[in-house]
Amino acid sequence: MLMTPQQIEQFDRDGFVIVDRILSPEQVELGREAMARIYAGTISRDRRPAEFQKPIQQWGPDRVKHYVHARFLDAAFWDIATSARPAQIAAELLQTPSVSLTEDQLLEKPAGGRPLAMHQDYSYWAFSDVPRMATCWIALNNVTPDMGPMRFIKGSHRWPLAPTPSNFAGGDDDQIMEVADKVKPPGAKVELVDVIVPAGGGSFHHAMTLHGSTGNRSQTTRHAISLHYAAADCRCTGPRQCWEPYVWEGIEKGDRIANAWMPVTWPAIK
Ligand SMILES: O=C(O)CCC(=O)C(=O)O
Repeated sequence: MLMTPQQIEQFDRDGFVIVDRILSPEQVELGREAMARIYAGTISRDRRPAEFQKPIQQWGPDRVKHYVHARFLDAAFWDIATSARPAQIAAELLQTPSVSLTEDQLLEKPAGGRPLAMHQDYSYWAFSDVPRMATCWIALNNVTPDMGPMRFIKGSHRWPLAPTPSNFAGGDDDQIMEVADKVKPPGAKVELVDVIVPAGGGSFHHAMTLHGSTGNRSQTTRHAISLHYAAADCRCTGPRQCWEPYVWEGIEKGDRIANAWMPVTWPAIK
């Protein structure tokens, strides 16, 4: 086991846990290099079907650069995204024998970069019948409080399902609570917790936990990745219409959310 009974209990109670080491220093370095390559537009290993092999999009200067499914573009990043340790931790916290990796994200918030509005991941994940999913967020540089760290509302995984924010990545700090304010139960306390960790550390949160981050007021770019996991008992709610439809290949309504694109990463890929 990688998690203690106290950490599993904390995940249940608070909707998240902060973990000081998820990736090794070598993996952090490889992750930083892969992120730089991908944001420079370099695709070192394109796993996407030929008809979906398009160039990487570009972002405005003060936006969080945000790329989903980067594992299909880079061999080194595939190895990090599918590595066993974060998947095992997610499985232990979700109390499931096995998890699949449904998505990965690269998140680069430049100095002066805008906030990410508070949201629940499950508001975007109606493809699963139950929110038995978790996100692992990993810092690729040392995080300081002025960098716009990942931020959670403690216990908010027990709040109702929120709509998606109207301005996810382009708003201002005073707009980040938009959907949290809509679903906060009467009298509930808003206890905010920031993830201040060294490079390679990060957090795991439940798919219903409200989270986001303020703008980056430091002079340093904040680099992070996130990995999204589904428990073995999540079932697909129906064929997906999405921008990368091949990711859903062979998965029908009622099936487990796992295939070659969304591989089972715990137990580990041999
Ligand atoms: O990196 C951030 O500021 C937030 C990222 C996020 O929302 C996520 O990884 O689910």
